Amino acid sequence: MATAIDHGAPPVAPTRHPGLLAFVAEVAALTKPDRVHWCDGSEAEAAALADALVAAGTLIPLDPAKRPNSFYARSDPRDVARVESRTFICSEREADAGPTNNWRAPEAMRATLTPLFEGAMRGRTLYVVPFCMGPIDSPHSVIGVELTDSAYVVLSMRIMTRMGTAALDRLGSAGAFVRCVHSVGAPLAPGARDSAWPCADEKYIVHYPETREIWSYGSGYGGNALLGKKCLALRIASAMARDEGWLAEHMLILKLTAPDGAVHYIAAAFPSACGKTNMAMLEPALPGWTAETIGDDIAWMRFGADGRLYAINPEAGFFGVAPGNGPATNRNAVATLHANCLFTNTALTADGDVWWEGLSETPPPGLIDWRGRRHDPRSGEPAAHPNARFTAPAAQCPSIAREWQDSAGVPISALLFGGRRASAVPLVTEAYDWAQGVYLAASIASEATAAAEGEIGALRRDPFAMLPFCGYDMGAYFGHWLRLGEAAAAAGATLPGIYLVNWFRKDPQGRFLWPGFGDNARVLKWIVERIEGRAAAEDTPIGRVPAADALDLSGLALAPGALDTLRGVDPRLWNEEARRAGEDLARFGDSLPEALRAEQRALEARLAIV
Ligand code: GTP
Ligand code: SPV
Ligand code: MN
Repeated sequence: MATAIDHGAPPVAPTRHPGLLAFVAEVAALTKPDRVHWCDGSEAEAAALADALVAAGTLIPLDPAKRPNSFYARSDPRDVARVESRTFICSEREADAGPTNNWRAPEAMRATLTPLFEGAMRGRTLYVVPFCMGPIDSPHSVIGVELTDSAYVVLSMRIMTRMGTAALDRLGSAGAFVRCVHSVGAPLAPGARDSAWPCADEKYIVHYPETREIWSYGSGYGGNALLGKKCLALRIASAMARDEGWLAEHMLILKLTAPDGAVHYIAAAFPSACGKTNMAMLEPALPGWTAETIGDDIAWMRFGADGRLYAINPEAGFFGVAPGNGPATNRNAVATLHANCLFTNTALTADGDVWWEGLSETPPPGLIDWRGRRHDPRSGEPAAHPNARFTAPAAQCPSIAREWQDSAGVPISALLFGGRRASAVPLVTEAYDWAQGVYLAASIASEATAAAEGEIGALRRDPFAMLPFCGYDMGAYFGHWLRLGEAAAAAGATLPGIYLVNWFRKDPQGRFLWPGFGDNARVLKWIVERIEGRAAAEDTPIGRVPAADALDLSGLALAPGALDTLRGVDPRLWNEEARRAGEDLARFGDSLPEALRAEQRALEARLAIV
């Protein structure tokens, strides 16, 4: 048995950072782990942790001949997604959390959490996980330290972030870091048998934006437990970005190269499970076009000295939705997963590999489903949970762009916003200007998915695809977007174009009108041609849509009338849309910027005259 984590002597801390040492000592005194282990991020450490998780029944090793160094986990069936109802923004003032976040006073929340964390790590190891969000050498990166009692979290953080010695070195002996504390909330009595997926019924995902702290209790799953991701890189980072004049967004970053060699970088925000990873790894259906991946979920952006908007991907891996990824939809994702991955809540094959709906047309025989039961294909139940996920190193992606870790980031030409909309919303709409683009982004809605608890399919407003991820009042967040654009324009910048997209339009029979995936490159082509001033558009009340012959549909057979529907803006539907968007924005009260009220009135006026 490897001993890299199993030492009897008291740990020697590999840092002299007084704030970090005090943080670890305080949390250890509160949570009372049996051991403290400082993670170095090495392969030996990861191998020892994986061995221990296999022995505990948390991980099942996959057949190394099929998927080397890869493991399968089944979560507790009550711990399969983010828990938005248990996610809190604890700012000093309630108004600073805004109407879309759950709020508690920091003092009151600390009083609730302290007894829960008291002794919570008994019988377990407290792992100290130093991590860097962003390239190690980027001035825009942020260091966090997660103290967790879950080895599964440590292995996941090692894939998703730059974790261990490199992060600690960058922190130095006095650097700032985001304090992150995580417990599965299942202390072990002496001699007690652990469960394969320890967690607690009571869950808390808590953020203190003013002190830049995260405390997470009771869940071992994804965005609830890998605290560098949604908790730090979006909720805490959005508050840092507000204070420091940048943007932390739920966006993929894509590099697109045209046949003439022109390069454009595009960032796109879609709600959870609405196509970011797929677009980030897109294989263009148009000959001569190339797409490469910079990031698939989060973008940190700031205007550079040259007036352009630069984006970095703060992550080092992909925590992607598995179902739906197959050779026909996302070959790059499938190839990324060939080794060194974790799979959670997919199905397990009889010969030691993973499977999910969409990986092949029919399930292989002898599948074990995500609950550990023999799968019956006639049952109509999926074998993989709809929110089953892979955790994969970004560097393994065949489409990863050579500049994906560029410390300065890549300059963005266009910002896309979208959601899952069966009706009303056209395939692509160009905003008339920055302020109207901010209005469109602020009023996007989407049909709910399995990525969070709640009723699947119900339409909800999800401004900027940030509804569950904005760490402060979203009305003020809209104002921040408006101000950054105004300041950049005043300094002479060419702002990125803003586009509303919708790959999910359906016909009355419920079939997708647009093929999506690689064919979305046709829309991207129109967008970059618009930016270069070469493609035709038509004005509508909501923005500019492609002129009738402006989309490159070569080699594509759309259903008769589909193009008209995809380009169409139905004034009757849009009057209703505008009314609902206006109602939603009214929730923000005084913090809703006047410019967005003006956009709302202007949209209603344009709709009234068609
Ligand atoms: P998160 O990781 O939760 O933030 O999700 P995501 O936005 O990265 O979504 P992802 O790319 O994983 O896609 C989620 C689902 O949408 C999968 O089932 C895809 O097959 C489906 N999907 C993605 N792109 C398209 C598209 O262009 N058209 C259609 N019809 N479905 C798509
Ligand atoms: C999302 O839900 O947007 C995800 C998965 O990317 S999680 O990390 O769980 O938030
Ligand atoms: Mn996401």
